[in-house]
Amino acid sequence: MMQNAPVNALSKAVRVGLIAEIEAALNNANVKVIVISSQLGLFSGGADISEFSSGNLQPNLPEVLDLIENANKPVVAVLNGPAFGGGLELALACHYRISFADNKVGLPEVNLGILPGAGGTQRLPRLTGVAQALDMIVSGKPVKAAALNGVFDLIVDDPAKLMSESQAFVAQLINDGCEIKRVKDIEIDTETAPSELFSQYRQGIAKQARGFFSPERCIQAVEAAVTLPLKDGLQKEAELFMECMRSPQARAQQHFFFAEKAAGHVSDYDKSTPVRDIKSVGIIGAGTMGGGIAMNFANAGIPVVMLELKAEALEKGLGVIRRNYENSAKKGKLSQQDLEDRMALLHGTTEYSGLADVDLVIEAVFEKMDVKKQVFTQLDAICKKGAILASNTSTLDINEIADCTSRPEDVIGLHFFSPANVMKLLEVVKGEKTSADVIKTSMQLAKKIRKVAVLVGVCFGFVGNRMIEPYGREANRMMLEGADPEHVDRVIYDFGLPMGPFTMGDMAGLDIGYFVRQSRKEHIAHDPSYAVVADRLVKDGRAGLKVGKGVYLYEAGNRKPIPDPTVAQIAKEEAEKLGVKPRKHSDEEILERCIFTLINEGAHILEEGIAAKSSDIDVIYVYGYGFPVFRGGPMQYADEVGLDKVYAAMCKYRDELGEYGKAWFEPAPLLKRLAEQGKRFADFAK
Ligand code: T1G
Repeated sequence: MMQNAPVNALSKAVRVGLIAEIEAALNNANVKVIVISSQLGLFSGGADISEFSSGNLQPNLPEVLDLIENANKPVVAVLNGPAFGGGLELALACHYRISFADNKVGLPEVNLGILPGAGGTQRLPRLTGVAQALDMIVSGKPVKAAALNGVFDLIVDDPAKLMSESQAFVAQLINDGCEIKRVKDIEIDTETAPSELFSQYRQGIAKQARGFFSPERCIQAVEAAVTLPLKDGLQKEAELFMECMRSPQARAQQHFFFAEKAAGHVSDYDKSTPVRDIKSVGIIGAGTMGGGIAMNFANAGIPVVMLELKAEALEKGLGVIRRNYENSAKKGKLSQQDLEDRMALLHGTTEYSGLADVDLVIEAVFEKMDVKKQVFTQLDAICKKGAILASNTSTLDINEIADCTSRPEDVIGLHFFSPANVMKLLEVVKGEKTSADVIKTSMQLAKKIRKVAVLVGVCFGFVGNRMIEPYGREANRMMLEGADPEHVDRVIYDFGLPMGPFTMGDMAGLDIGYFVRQSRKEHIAHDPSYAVVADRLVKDGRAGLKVGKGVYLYEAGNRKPIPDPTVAQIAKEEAEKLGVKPRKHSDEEILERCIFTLINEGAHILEEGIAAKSSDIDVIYVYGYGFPVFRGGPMQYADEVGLDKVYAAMCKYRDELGEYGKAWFEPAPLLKRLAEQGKRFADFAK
């Protein structure tokens, strides 16, 4: 029985233990059959990811699995809980496998930038056929045990009967003479794996696998299973595994695995901090954000009251939510009953008094401070004692909002990302007076509504929007300096983001940025060129996709950006007014000016303690801004590139771009310090 809490990671100690136990059992004449199972709620979370950075610790997992597969007594794996990665590979090396039907099993190694390296790519196709194995290995998605053809010798419906039925299975095995069935002896029916299967599969995943290193190697490993005998296939798998493991992507994605876990570890509260019970939620504003936020709570079975001052706006908002659910139902992602159950949890009101008894209120109204203050003054008057008052503001000062109430300790920022029912990220913004139990309640509630929460402090734009500002500024400035917007967008797209800054700006609406700049004039007054082309476009009625023209043109009903020479002309005119000479920009300059300035702002944020650790920033950027996970997030990317190079580039642009350079490219003190010390952002702790 494996027992290595919390997830039975197959660490060196577990591997040594397995070998010792199995050898002892093999040498014990009284033992007829060896059963491997777990003392914990899951079978095994696979190889110990935290060991990867310490090289190939002997004995490695393939050695353990060889011993099992070649054992001269039947070895039975009883999966009493989820089995992932090396955990499933362990079961595949056994001679028999038993599980309960709804148990989750998978090979998620591709999510760590690698591939199954203990025989999974060779043994799984032999049992379940090439097509299903290929899908499991390349997607990394878990499946239910009952849905995995050919792998389990016994599927038990009722998990409570697993052990008793497993004992009966073993007893029968002994009665029948202890036959040993080795997966390695199974020949793959090559008819089931014609070459077009792999080429079609490659085409099918081209879009979502864009930029990733390991998916292609996963496919090559499964191809080897079809074309090579097991021994050579395992050798090929090991080579491809090491090729992946040595890649910067594997480092980035493994960093991200722990970064996501670490985001939930915050020092603002501890085990003794109480949690408030959130049984009902009020949402102010039934617009796009309010509606999306409401769906998260209805999806989690928490009743919601939505407040809109006008009944039509309420009806419209609830109508949009129903249509969203109907679309999911059409795609088979939601049953009609679930749809009706969720809609039944959503109620509307046009009176603030309708929110008097809720446990949490989330305000999602217009992004203006005086409007926010009016709302929170009302909430302070009517909400029950102990209710949490939250704002979905994406930029404004939570402390200022809190101070217009008599209970600032109950005020917090819950910054959802659009579309709020889809985006995984939740920026939890703690004010100076926000109490520890309100923070803890919010962080735990995020898990309930299937969000990844990152705790941040108060500053303009918090972490995400504050760092995206220099990224957008540089893109705009380079357009003013003569760069084609489509060139800038292509460089950022090729870097791995889902779209470039100009396509993103047009989609979000250029007027959003314009109003933010209007509200922050004093911060940008020293740079007359600051987003001057974007401001001009908005004034010329080109707010973006929603009006069919922004930096690009759009045909009705089509989101495809069409380059528009008018914009280049506008940029030229504005540049002449400012004496900015047009020039060519290299891909390297475009990338560095957009991404390194974003990173530099991240360094300021870390030093100010707005983010507790650099990995938190990485989680925000991957889940909130589409930063490629195969780069691990902006701060991990900087550590991979080397802070000395990021620092040197910042200094270069500071010195080469004249007054503009001096204004915007001064390296953050933390970046300078860490670069000089040869350290990484990951080494920095406030
Ligand atoms: N190695 C090391 N630590 C792990 C771990 C692992 N495989 N899995 C989880 N942890 C830590 C995690 O960081 C957290 O730490 C704690 O355990 C609880 O995890 C040869 C090479 C299994 C579904 O990719 O998906 O096998 O935050 O909060 O919600 O082919 O953990 O408490 O400090 O997630 O119950 C492939 C990764 C490895 C599975 C449990 N395996 N793990 O979820 O708990 S590569 C995976 C998970 C491999 C072979 C290759 C989930 C889980 P902390 P948790 P959970």
